[in-house]
Amino acid sequence: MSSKRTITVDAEPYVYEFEPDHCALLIIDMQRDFLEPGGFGEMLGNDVSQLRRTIEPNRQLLGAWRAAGFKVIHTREGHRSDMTDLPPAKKIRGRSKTTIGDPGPMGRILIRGEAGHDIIPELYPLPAEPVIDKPGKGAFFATDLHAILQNLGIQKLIVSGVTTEVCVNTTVREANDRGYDCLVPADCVGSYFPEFQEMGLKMIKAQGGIFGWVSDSARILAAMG
Ligand code: TIU
Repeated sequence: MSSKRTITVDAEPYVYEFEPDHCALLIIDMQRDFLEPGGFGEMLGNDVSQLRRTIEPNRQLLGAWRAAGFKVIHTREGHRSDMTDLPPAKKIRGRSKTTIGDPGPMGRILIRGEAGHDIIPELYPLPAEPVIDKPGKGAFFATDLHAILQNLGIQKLIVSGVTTEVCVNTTVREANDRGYDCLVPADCVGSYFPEFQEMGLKMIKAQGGIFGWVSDSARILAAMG
């Protein structure tokens, strides 16, 4: 389906407008390692239940987005099995006994191809939806995301996923510097820390939308009609 109509979403700091042909839903790192008990997120000492509330709003937004025929892109944070793309600093950060590449309850932690690295079943990508495997927090660093977006004619991104202040914020900042307009639905992003959730969203929309816009899934769904 192709559409030249403009969709106007109620948002902060002001309305967010997009043409469906030039806007993609970018779902960040909804991986088992971050959302399920026993994964990397929990290993870092985090309460994964804080992230699980984002699953249902993401599922609804993704369903509507797919039904409308709009473009969807997924990302996963992780590394090659030989770990040649893993910075030594990232490997040892945290001084944990178990780190990236070590055996965990869902396979080797944050290694591509392992069960824990994959996307949760509720939001599993369709074959036609690109999956960006990224070694860093931002989805643009050392990936072909920018090239893919340029090839698809995408100028605007609805950015959802986890975590709000880490991979979502880093990606929004990277996208903003590359000229993309980003909208973040607050209920579709999650943080292990409530105060970072609040501030992570405030940082995006402050100063006239210095990095982008903030709304929620209900307002986006309402705008899509
Ligand atoms: N640790 C944490 O909060 N997040 C990450 O390491 N990755 C993402 O945010 N995806």
